[in-house]
Amino acid sequence: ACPPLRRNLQLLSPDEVELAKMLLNEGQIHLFEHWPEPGVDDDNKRGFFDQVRRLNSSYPGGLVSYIQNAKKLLADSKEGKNPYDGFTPSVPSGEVLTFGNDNFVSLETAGIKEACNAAFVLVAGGLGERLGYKGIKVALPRETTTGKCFLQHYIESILAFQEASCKMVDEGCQTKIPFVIMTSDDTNALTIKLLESNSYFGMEPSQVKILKQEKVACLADNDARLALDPSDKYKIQTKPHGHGDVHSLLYSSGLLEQWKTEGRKWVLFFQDTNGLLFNAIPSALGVSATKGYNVNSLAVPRKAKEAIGGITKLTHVDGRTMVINVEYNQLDPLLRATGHPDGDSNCETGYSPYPGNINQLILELGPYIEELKKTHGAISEFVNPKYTDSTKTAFKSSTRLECMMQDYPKTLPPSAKVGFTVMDTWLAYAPVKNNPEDAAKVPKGNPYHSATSGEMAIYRANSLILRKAGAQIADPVVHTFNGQEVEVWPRVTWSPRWGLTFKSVKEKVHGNSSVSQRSALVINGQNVFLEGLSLDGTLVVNAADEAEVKLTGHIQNKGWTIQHVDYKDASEKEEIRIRGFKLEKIEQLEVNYTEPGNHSLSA
Ligand code: UGB
Repeated sequence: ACPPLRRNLQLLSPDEVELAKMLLNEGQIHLFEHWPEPGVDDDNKRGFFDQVRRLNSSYPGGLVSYIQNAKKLLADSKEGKNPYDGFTPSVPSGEVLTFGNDNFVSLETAGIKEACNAAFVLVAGGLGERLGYKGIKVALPRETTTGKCFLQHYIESILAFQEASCKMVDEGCQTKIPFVIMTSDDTNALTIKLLESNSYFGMEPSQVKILKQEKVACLADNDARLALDPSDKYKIQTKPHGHGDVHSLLYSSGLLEQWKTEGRKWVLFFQDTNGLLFNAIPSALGVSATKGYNVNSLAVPRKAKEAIGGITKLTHVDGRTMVINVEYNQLDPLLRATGHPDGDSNCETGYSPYPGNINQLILELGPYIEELKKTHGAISEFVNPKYTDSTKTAFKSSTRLECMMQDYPKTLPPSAKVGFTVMDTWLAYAPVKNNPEDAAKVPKGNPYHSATSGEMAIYRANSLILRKAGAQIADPVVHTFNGQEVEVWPRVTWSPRWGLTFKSVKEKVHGNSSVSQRSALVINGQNVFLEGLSLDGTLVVNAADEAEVKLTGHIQNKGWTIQHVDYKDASEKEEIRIRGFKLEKIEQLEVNYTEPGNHSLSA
């Protein structure tokens, strides 16, 4: 059927001949039509089959299933078939938390108690195409006052949970919280390098497990013909399959069973660039534990059209109901098709009535394992081709099947306890996803989700937390960086061990302390107390564990000023350009307390 392939048969092993037959049967003749005579590019031809073998073994059911699933999903997409046919959306009810009230504080305490029974899973295989940043996103600074990257912050936060939880449960508790990172070929080597060159940011290397997801074949057209790599005609083009792979990888790794044997109860999933996320974890884990949720999704109020999914109650004509994320590109068509002519729009609160999914999931380990025994972690897939025109006959660029981790509850029985927890956006959600140009085009009032807004959100949250704890924090000023108007609050940052929960912050803020708008306050160390500090400038405090430091009196210096940077200015580093500003460190007071005992810093 394919002369170029037939002429090269002598190069192939018997299993490669079988793979070739399978591809021909599935309409993939174009993969071989350009093959030259034997003797030319033979190594490349063998390399092609190495890749086909990998693609075949890493997908449940192999490439035959992949191509057949693709044909079906592409046909549905061409027809405009609605994946939510038969379902009516309505607004679900969940736990709505108010930062700092008694309920919040007691949930945080319950969550800390549970933390040493948890395992954390970071999905970090994404390319960050929307951000357009060349490196891995977890290596980006979370904020530039300390310059600590996201991964360092995540690891330090998990270690802070471990310490606080063990202390609360039993002084002798030695549990090490496992930390899994899902990478892909795009991120794996750089993630490992970042960990190794920084001594795992203080975590024991054995606590960290890397699971690499394999990519899937790209699809060139509606017949699911596999796309050849534009720069290598002996390679099938591949792209990530989506964060949904995390479930099958966890299942096949054996880690879940190991955690169960260790007596663990919870698995917490999170994404690569949300610098506020750990503010929300203690209370959300407290909700899971006290409500007995098998699945708990974290959510924030959502602006209509915001690129985060909406948590929705879906009721089928046959009576089935589920509370599930409806992805941002599907919520609008679903609403329009079910009697809401305005589609995805804000209600009288100024927000969409559907809470925004921030893709932080807390799963109860026991029921999770039982479910995965049935599904092996397979998650329902979708395809999202960008067509050249309304005839839907050709794609602008190749597409692929994808799956999402938050679709896990779709296969659960109605008896499963699926809930969600809504928190304030300022406290819990500030992802870095959009490049400066796209962020500047975000409709006014909607969040930018950029490196600029992501950093400013850290200062805002920390300032508001200190305010709530009783400190006087100056109001912000408004600046425009890279075309985005943002509030600039005092640059307050602290290490996770200092301010893991609201209670722990409150215990350290006494007296009448104040911080002016142009100030930066950096706290590294556990036992640092604000006791009548008045700061107008920059103060960096580093304190060893056994040192107890009281900050009092008026401290004034020229401080660190914020300089505008244009994102097109190639003389600046990319991580600076994408935020549109840099700090000029003119003058600061930096104090180091390395000795145990009581210390006092007074001006
Ligand atoms: N990721 C992987 O690990 N592997 C992959 O193959 C792809 C991604 P995006 P997305 O909270 O802000 C999600 O691209 O998918 C990782 C939710 O679906 O940043 O557009 C990647 O490294 C949406 O409902 O986001 O949207 C990153 O850590 C909403 O909740 C993570 O997966 C939105 O996030 C997310 O990838 C949000």
